[in-house]
Amino acid sequence: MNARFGMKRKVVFGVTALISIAAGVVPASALPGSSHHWGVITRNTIGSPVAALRDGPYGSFGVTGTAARPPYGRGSLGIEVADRSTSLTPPSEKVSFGNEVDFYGKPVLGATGLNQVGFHVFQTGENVSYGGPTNMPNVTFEINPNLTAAPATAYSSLVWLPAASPVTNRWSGYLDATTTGTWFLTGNAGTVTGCSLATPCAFPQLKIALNDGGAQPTIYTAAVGKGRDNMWIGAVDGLRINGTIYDFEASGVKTRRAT
Ligand SMILES: [Ca+2]
Ligand SMILES: [Ca+2]
Repeated sequence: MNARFGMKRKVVFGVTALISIAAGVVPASALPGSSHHWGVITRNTIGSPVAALRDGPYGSFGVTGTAARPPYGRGSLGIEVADRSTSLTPPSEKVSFGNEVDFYGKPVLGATGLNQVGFHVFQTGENVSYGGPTNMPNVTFEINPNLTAAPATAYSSLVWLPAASPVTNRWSGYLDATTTGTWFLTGNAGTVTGCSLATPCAFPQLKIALNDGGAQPTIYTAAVGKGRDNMWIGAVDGLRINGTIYDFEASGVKTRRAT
């Protein structure tokens, strides 16, 4: 019975999809592809945190509707990071789940640079209790800042710190990194641009600071990260970078064209 039912469903879906495509209802660009270049960036991960492509989370219990399920597909990137758990200073863990291939060499600025960035988050009340409402995962781009005033600085992490999630114990809507939260650069690039962890910048301000003439900043890697600060257990899905949405699924990272 089950096999028969499954076959019937499959056929029905196939016919529907074909009709939809023929009628132009489902644009080809909306059909998911995939990227095999995502995973834990070993250099940037400390301790034994979890960054796992998983089903769900669904919930929390009692929550219904779109906020009770991952925004894309049926899974997400589950993240678990502890605070006091290594012999290092600080002792907290850090995780970086990213891609060292697909963004390498691409520009930070200009029409083909970073113009759309953001994600959906599953934030919990517990995480807020561990580190406050802005205890959140980040988006990190390792870049060559190519600053005229600091020609020897060929590396910095460009980090988006989201504002507090507007909801807890359920999925958020899209958190837009170009209009909310703040950005900073690590190391000397932060000092030179004025966009440091101590004095982070809004996205437009950051772009102005990086646009200092001469060679343009370029990307090495892109990642979702957390740490090193507070314990955090939650999930991220629908990472958007420009025209592509990275749909984290237990079966892998699907790519969808943003509409
Ligand atoms: Ca997903
Ligand atoms: Ca420059």
